[in-house]
Amino acid sequence: MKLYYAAGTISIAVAIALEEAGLPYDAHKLDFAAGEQQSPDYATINPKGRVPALDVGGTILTETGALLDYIATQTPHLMPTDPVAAAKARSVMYYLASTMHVNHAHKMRGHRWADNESSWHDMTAKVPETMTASAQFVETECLIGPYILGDTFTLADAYLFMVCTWLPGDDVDLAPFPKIRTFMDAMDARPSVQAVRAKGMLR
Ligand SMILES: N[C@@H](CCC(=O)N[C@@H](CS)C(=O)NCC(=O)O)C(=O)O
Repeated sequence: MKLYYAAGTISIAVAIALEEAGLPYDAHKLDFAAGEQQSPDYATINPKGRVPALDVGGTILTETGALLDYIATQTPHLMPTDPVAAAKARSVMYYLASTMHVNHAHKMRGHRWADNESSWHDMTAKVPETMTASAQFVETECLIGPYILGDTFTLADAYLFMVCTWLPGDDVDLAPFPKIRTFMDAMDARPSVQAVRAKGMLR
């Protein structure tokens, strides 16, 4: 497998998942500063111009949640088999994809939604508020603690971890969120997270 990634982005949730699964992978780093994700070469990999993309034997898969689900099919015990627990884990993943990641993207990617630069500034200024609201939702609704489903780690935790690494940079004060802080400490202690950190994949 080959993972297309950029450091500190949501693509690192997939790297953490591959480490958790013990699956070997090649990692191809994209230079976001140079806009490599928008290059014609990368468009042949992922026409959306985003990371992650995962090459699985010549087929390219995209969308973080789909990649995590794919990896879970390759190794037992990384997603729950109980249907209700699995749906709970996935509901967090869908929330992250549809809402919290999108809130975060308003900080730097306002040009996706508006043409006037003043609108971009407005969107950037709103991010601490929307990300604090998302953190509050994660704290009260998503974490049993220390992980999403309690004591059992699932790949949804890798997804949540990466999104929560963005909170300090989005000016979210973590003091009111003890469950998130405990979750982040538990994730930091995992060999998978230590491995991606050692590879320079986290910022
Ligand atoms: N829904 C996609 C979102 C992927 C995404 O937006 N990734 C960001 C990095 S966190 C990206 O590649 N941004 C590049 C850009 O906007 O140019 C997923 O979860 O895989």
